[in-house]
Amino acid sequence: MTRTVTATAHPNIALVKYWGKRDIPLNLPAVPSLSLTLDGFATNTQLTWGTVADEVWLNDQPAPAKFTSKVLKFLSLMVPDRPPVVVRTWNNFPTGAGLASSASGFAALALATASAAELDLSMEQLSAFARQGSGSASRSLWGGYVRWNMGEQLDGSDSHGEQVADESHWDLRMVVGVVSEEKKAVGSTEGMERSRLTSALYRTWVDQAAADVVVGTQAVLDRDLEALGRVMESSTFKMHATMHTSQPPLQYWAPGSVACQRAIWELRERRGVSAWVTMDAGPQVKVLCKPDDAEEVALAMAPHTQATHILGPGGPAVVREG
Ligand code: 2P0
Repeated sequence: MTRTVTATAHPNIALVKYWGKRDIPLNLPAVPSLSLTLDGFATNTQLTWGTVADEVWLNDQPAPAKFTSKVLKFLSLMVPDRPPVVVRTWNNFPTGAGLASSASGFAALALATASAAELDLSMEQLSAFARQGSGSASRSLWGGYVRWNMGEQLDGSDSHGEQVADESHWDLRMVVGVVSEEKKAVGSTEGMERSRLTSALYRTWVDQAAADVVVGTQAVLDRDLEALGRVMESSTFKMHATMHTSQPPLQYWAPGSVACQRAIWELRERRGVSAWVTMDAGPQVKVLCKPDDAEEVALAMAPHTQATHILGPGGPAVVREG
């Protein structure tokens, strides 16, 4: 008997960043982080449990070997005596280009697996599994504003997401400027390790992260966009400073990324728009602002981007039969 379930999860964008691991196999972070789950973008993952052979599909194509092996390894981690499965996953946004497809992907896969295998797990336990697929996936099980606590246990059981406020708490927009859809040249794990081992700024980055998460969490609770924007830009550029000062340097930005950053700062300084820049391990520029300012922000980035997307706070990961 086969059983088919489908899970949907949204990506999240970190407001205070995760960059650095204290344990690579378990994906335990060196810093806590805080994120916003986004609506609009989503991963849908259909899992058929109890087939004759393993198969993994991505966007209606057989998945690349590395992607397939990560997915199957994750399934065996969650259910060591699992039967063969067929996994079909679709992203309605670019995969592996700094738009958090691994966050929504592993959150959806963890939820689908728990449901198909009828595992009785709390959200926190599910998040700790998702974390082992991809660190940022630990935050995508919840909607709205989510903190990933570092935890202290050696087995990582207390390193999971925790909702700070749900998606209805504060209606903000994250305007995504897609500068390039090329896949990232250096993956996150390799990049984080390079920063940890070679950047003179890495220690300072780690030392300041917990305080940034405290400030960011309070700004979310107070609905204080200026306070949140300031700490988000600070966290973003401290993280990129550890990348730029790694050896060899890690540079995820493209010329269009810098043009977008400047356009947003000009909007803020000249026109008083409360718009704040963040970037991750890729060239896309994401801007946090009020709903009423989102069109103006998208227009400011348009000359330097292939596309812009205006996204609001998204809901939790969900699962359904079939
Ligand atoms: C974040 N990033 O907090 C940070 C900011 C990129 C820059 O989480 O190695 O795919 O699987 O734990 O979660 C991207 O890294 O990394 C990421 P792994 P992940 O969103």
